[in-house]
Amino acid sequence: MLSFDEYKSLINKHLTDFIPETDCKAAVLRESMEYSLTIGGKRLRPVLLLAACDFAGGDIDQALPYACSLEYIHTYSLIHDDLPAMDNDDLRRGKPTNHKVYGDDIAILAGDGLLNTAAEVMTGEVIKYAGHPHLMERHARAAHEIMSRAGIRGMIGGQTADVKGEYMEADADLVKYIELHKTADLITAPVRAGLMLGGADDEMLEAFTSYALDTGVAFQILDDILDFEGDAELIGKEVGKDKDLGKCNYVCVHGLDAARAELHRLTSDAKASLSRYGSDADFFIELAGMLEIRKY
Ligand code: GRG
Repeated sequence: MLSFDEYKSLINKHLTDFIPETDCKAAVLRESMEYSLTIGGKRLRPVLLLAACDFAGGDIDQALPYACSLEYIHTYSLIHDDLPAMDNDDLRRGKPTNHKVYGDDIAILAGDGLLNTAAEVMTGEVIKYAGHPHLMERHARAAHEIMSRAGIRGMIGGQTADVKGEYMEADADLVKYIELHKTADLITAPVRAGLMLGGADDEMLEAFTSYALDTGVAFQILDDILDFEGDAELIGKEVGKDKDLGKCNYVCVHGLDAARAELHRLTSDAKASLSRYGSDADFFIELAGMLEIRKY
């Protein structure tokens, strides 16, 4: 296994390699896609994919196109989330949001372009293994895992509940649905897809799914806490928006103290899910610990 920063360097080095050539008439589209991809980001999701593949004994070179595709999907969701029709944000990753630089029309298309590119890249990878049914099945399962958790029963469903939740009564069930689907699904997808590419068995998939779902929900709860009391400079975007918009989230339903307690409980549960792997799972245990105390 490599360190988080080593996996992250690999992602940053190859992130735009898989985007197909674009005609010069669509040059601004590619520029806008690359702008949002390269202005920063923790790369948590693609790192998780490479690390999970490595953990299961797979080849991370084969996993790289999936890891980059996952970051394309995540970046598209941020571009669309920042649009005036959604959260209307001016800053993301410490830089002007995509629509502030390229306009709403190109920002919408850049998001569409990133999502479509992810599907194109992953299905292209599946086709490469057509002569090897066993490997092809692993790749097809990984691609399906990513697209379905990013889809209408996953991230897009969660975002819908979030957008509409602004105007609803605060409700614990709704908050749980939003955390699980808007956020935890896109953290679970890379873990499961990476394991699938590496040929993990069902027992490993199950243990890591619990780990990823708990880590993903914890990630969103800390995001809500940081929106309440975090440092805008460090986070790279405006804070306090959830409260202003009357958003339905863990902090507004349960309060700050309960949110901190739940963050800690979920992080402990996530670590416990991997206890059977002992020190072999240190990468994931340490990552959960780092995510619990992140400031951005
Ligand atoms: C528009 C379909 C659609 C979905 C949007 C991801 C998302 C769903 C909305 C973004 C707003 C938000 C706070 C989502 C929760 C997930 C989250 C905390 C995203 C930010 O992820 P980080 O912190 O971002 O990993 P970086 O910039 O580091 O990659």
